[in-house]
Amino acid sequence: MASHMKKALITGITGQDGAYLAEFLLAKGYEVHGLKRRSSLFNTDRIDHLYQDPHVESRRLILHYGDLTDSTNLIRVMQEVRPDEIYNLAAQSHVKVSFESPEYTANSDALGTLRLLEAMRILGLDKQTRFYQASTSELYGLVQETPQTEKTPFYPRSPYAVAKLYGYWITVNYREAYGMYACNGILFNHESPMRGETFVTRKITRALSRIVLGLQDKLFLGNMNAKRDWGHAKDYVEMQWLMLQQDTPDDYVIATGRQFSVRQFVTIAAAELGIELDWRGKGLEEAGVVAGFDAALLREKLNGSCQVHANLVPGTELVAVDPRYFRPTEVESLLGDATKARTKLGWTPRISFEDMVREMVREDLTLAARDEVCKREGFKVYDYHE
Ligand code: NDP
Ligand code: GDR
Repeated sequence: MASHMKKALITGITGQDGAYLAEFLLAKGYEVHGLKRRSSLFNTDRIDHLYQDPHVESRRLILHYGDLTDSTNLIRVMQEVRPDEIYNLAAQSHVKVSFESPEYTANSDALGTLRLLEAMRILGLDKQTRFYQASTSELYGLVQETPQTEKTPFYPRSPYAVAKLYGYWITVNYREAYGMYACNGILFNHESPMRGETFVTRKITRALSRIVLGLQDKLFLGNMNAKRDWGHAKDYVEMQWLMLQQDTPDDYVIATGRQFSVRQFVTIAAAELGIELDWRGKGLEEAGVVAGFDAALLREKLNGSCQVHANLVPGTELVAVDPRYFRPTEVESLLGDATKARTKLGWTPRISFEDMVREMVREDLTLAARDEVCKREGFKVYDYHE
């Protein structure tokens, strides 16, 4: 008898984690269903390499239009798919944006989670389908102890984090009330070349790559003292899957146990491009200026594929503070303790912080080099950055 091919439904499949998770589950032999939002432009960039022609009967990646704010849609998709596992990764995931769109953030991130759990109950899937909730280290906000574990009290500091707090507790509640296999992954920041361009790590690697090729003048940042525990998304999605393969459901912190400031991230990323940065001034006056530039190293990284335009003479100001990126309430410092995941799930991250920064810089440099050639040849390039 043919063995049952497992089916997973991923909300947020077009996002950073969704793309890595889809790839991971397809490699494990799953049939992967994903929820994608209708958009006026194509929005499947991150999963295009996994795309399978809808006319091919044997395809294992199937996309459905949907939105976490639309219950009837979620019920219909879930009824059609009847998944073994649901990974709820969809969210308005930008902390700063959540201050501008707090109601929408609550609707999608808090109530969206409830809608999925209720859809499972309505369809009688509560005993057969396993549920993963993308919880976050932002729950700790104004931290009550360091490092943070599964037992550290929460103190959310943004509409995003407050919405995710609801998502966390409603997941726990449905597990306890209805015996559902539902888990929270309390994930600390995780990054990759697929990270959205407005999160700080990707903003930095993209901007510095564009600066050295003459496509951008300066990088403006907000609070550079903020400290984070940054891991690699590829490592972290494996844990999302592992959490659903246990005998009993539980909640787990996922983190590397290492911490860097935003300023340190900039310094390390710049060094990858041959730039030595000096930090001058404080507060709004703070600036990152060139102390040295190894053009030969950059040329080597570019492999002759592009001309180095930058003339980064010592004293050139590359990084400055712009208060528009400050948040009304900030999360200053996060550092996770993933002992429980290491011991119970046998999970260990494989990609170091340094390798992750290197990979992000390499990929963004490749993209910038492509743009530089296009621009030189008179084609329009995408200039937007915020
Ligand atoms: P992204 O922002 O890259 O992806 C979010 C995904 O959610 C996208 O596919 C987006 O669609 C989709 N989405 C947004 N709103 C809705 C909605 N109303 N209905 C349906 N889909 C929606 O996030 P990440 O991949 O980085 O993160 C995945 C999840 O993990 C998120 O829930 C995030 O909050 C959480 N998280 C992330 C961490 C991180 O460091 N990356 C750490 C801890 C938790 P579209 O592509 O159309 O915009
Ligand atoms: P975060 O990620 O808020 O931790 O949420 P982000 O990269 O946006 O910010 C990290 C820290 O950097 C500071 N910062 C800036 N941030 C941005 N975006 N842009 C800037 O110019 C800038 N300058 C300084 C921020 O103030 C902050 O302290 C991410 C998201 O993926 C969430 O969905 C997820 O839950 C958490 O990580 C864990």
